[in-house]
Amino acid sequence: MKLYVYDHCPYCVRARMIFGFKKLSVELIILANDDEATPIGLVGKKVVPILVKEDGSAMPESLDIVKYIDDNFGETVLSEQVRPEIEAWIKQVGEYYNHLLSPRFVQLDLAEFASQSAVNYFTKKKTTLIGDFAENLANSLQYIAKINADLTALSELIHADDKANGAQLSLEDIMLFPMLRNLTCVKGIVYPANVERYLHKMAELAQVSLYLDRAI
Ligand SMILES: N[C@@H](CCC(=O)N[C@@H](CS)C(=O)NCC(=O)O)C(=O)O
Repeated sequence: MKLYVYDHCPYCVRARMIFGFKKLSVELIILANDDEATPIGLVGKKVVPILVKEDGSAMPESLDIVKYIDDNFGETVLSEQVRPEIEAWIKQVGEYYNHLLSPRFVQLDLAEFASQSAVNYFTKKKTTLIGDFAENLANSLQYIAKINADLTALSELIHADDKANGAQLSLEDIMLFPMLRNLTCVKGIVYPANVERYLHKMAELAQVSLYLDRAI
């Protein structure tokens, strides 16, 4: 199987996680961010992740990919339950964290941004959503204060290092870890001890590396 992704894409991290959890191999293909032809050719729109199955058919939508892999390869590992508090946390942080992330992604030497045209494509698209990248970088401290407070609140909801709900791997982990992983590209974020342990344990189980060593 092949999985088309961008390294920074949180939905792609969701799809990568299920392969890591189940120790299944997959060929990871990192598309250039400005490559429109490949995804449109596969699924009719410019989107990742895309799974190309063994029969050659292509499937978009991160949670559909996660479910397909969990249901069809070995014992299922995920519970579908998501606590409303976790859903609320994801929604709240999702409303502002791209102000921290988008301007940093283009500075991390990621494969999807190897060309200047890919950087320009992303910058143009995301600037319309969050405003000027340099201004957002200059305003980092205000967003870092917000995320530090939200991480303190999250720490109450993480009940084990290897499963947020304390009972079983679940869609909570599939949705939460990609957000926390992407935040590791931001210097100055303070992770409560249990959130930090969760982050590292999930990275190991999911086989998805963090950005801590190149945080900006
Ligand atoms: N609902 C989709 C959302 C996927 C999505 O929004 N992917 C983004 C990348 S993070 C994308 O491909 N955007 C188009 C673009 O970058 O031009 C899923 O869960 O897979």
